[in-house]
Amino acid sequence: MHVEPSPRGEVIGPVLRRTDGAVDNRRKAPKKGSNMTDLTVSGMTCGHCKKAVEEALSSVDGVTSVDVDLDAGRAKVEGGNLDALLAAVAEEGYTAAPA
Ligand SMILES: [Cu+2]
Repeated sequence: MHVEPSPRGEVIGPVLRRTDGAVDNRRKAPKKGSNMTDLTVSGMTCGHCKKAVEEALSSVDGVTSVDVDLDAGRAKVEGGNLDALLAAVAEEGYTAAPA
């Protein structure tokens, strides 16, 4: 026997009802992280070093956030120009490179 799929309209009911605008699945890209630079910083041995690097990076034009990890020898910088960041760290006597 030939069976046809149910014609449209047969199942229309509460199931198909929608709540308009109730769901928004789009995820907005976080603004933070849009201009992050990961650096390796060598030469840091203590809290003073860390502070010096932090201040050097913070003083670079356009930098809005600096996070230096002494133990890992890394720095995360938001904003700023890479060359300027590297130069600022070098000026303090440490060596930075893109991670
Ligand atoms: Cu030190």
